[in-house]
Amino acid sequence: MQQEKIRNVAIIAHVDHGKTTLVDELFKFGGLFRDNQRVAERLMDSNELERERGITITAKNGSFPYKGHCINIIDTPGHADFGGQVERVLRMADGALLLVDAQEGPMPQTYFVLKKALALELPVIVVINKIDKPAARPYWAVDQVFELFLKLEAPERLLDFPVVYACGREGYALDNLNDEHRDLTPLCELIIKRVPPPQGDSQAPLQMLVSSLDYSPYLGRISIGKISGGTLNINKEIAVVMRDGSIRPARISKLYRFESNQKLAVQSAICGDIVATAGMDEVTVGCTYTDPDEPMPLPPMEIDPPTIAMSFLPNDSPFAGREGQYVTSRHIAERLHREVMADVALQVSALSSGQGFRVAGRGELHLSILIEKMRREGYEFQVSRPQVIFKEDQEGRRLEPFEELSIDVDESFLGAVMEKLGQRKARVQGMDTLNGMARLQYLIPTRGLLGYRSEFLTDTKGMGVMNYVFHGYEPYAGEVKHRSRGVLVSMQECQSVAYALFNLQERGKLFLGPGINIYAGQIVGEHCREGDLMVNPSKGKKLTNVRAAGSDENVLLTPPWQLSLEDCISYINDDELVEVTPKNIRLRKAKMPKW
Ligand SMILES: Nc1nc2c(ncn2[C@@H]2O[C@H](COP(=O)(O)OP(=O)(O)OP(=O)(O)O)[C@@H](O)[C@H]2O)c(=O)[nH]1
Ligand SMILES: [Mg+2]
Repeated sequence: MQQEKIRNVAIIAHVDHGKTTLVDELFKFGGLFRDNQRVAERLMDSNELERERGITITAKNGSFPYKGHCINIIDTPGHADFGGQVERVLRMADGALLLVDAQEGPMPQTYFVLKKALALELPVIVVINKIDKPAARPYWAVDQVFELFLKLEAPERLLDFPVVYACGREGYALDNLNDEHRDLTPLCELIIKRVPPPQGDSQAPLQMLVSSLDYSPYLGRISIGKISGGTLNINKEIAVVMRDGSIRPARISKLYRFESNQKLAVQSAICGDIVATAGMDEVTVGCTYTDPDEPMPLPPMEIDPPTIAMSFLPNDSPFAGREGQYVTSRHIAERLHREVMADVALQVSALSSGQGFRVAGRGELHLSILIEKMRREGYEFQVSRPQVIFKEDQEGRRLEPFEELSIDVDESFLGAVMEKLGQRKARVQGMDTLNGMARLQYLIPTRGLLGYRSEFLTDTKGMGVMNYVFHGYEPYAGEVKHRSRGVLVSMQECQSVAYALFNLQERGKLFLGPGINIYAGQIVGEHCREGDLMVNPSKGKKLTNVRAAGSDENVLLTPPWQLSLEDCISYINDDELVEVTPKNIRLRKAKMPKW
């Protein structure tokens, strides 16, 4: 493959606007699969949690051929918690496909990713996607995108962006909306014409910036980047310039190119290609591979600092060790260390108490996904309530992270939503209404946003849409009240009994049903008022002569309030913990309350 025949494109968008689905169709169009081959939907969302939740969590590389060209494609996550990845992987791209849902138009994350692409002066091809939706308004979406470019003060030459209309799911793109629906030729033609081949001199000394990481149990840390000068050969001496500027000699033992969604082992790779390398665990994002005789580091990229942190503690509940395979502090340490190998946005340090770890990341979803992954792998541990990470400015004022929040709701819910957000210290930045729907823009402290999603969904009967992106640090906004109600705490180890639960229902909302083993200090429900209440969830009916057998089954219980892992994390107070095991998620008091 010659350098002029390579195109490196990142595919960027707001969450769910159809990136991974379009990549499937591009692979198919590139002839990567046999006609009768069964291929999984959203092939690039290869890990279990990605498939289950239908979202992309980590950016991934792939490639497909088109008319003698090799198009390297980088699929990126659209959720704000993973926005830092988009910024980094854009360094491998020479152009970007900006997908915009034809009905929704640009959303907060569209703004964020476009800003990052423009900062790197990448040519952008706008793909108005999902034009098959009945409420699609493709021309409106194009206008909105144009306004976004203006708002972002895009340079003149990038303002003249090409547009295609697409239905990624059905695998067609159109230059004009009235064209016949055929295939993805119009999009691929634009990529060839508008995205320049990678620059860089293949005769020059080696230069490659590590832009993303991966991890495999067999290979260890995998570093991914674009060769921007010279060529890379396996088993040849190279130098690695670390983030701190120090230089280390190295040798690449494994080198891969990306073909469809697979890694293909190769002996060498040319300037402009995107490759993965293994063999050096200390290499991280921002390091440069270069020539030992003429080391030329590339400017390292900023890595956004984490905004929230939680404690991961070994389980010390009365049920500790019953359900998990890996339960010790050493197990947790080893697993967290492995995660850090693949995720530069994550920071792990030992807690000063000597037991457990402080794990810091980019948001609730970022951390809860890690917890869920560990739980499924057989780990058992406990986590504390997430705390935002404060900073101080030069005058010693306390600063805290803020998010830009956008809310789409039916106007009838507006009052409830605005009231809640006010309590959470959100400041209105703008409001539009159209056909009974309102779009509100807010600045809100990250603290205020913690745990808000489930409340928002309740308040809007599941019909509201909320999105946020990291804004930056601003002065501390004052106290945000967390939970106004106390909890029902079991006073003893027991098995829950329907009759007892029936009586407890008057006191609040229960998190569990009958027949569940419970320990002293476990939280079994929410108290209907402030302050915690010690309860006995196993208290049976007083026995009398006339007690009929089976009468216990006849009580009518309201179905328990089932909290998801995310709900639990955002629910607990500072003196409470979430106990996570492969089989159960329990809420508990960190210390057994006095009563
Ligand atoms: N109507 C319609 N739906 C589509 C189209 N393309 C994708 N979808 C649907 O949109 C949803 C999201 O698709 P994904 O491809 O996972 O979106 P994504 O941009 O990769 O999402 P993230 O990676 O989580 O940001 C899925 O339910 C798709 O089936 C399309 O062209 N038309
Ligand atoms: Mg995706």
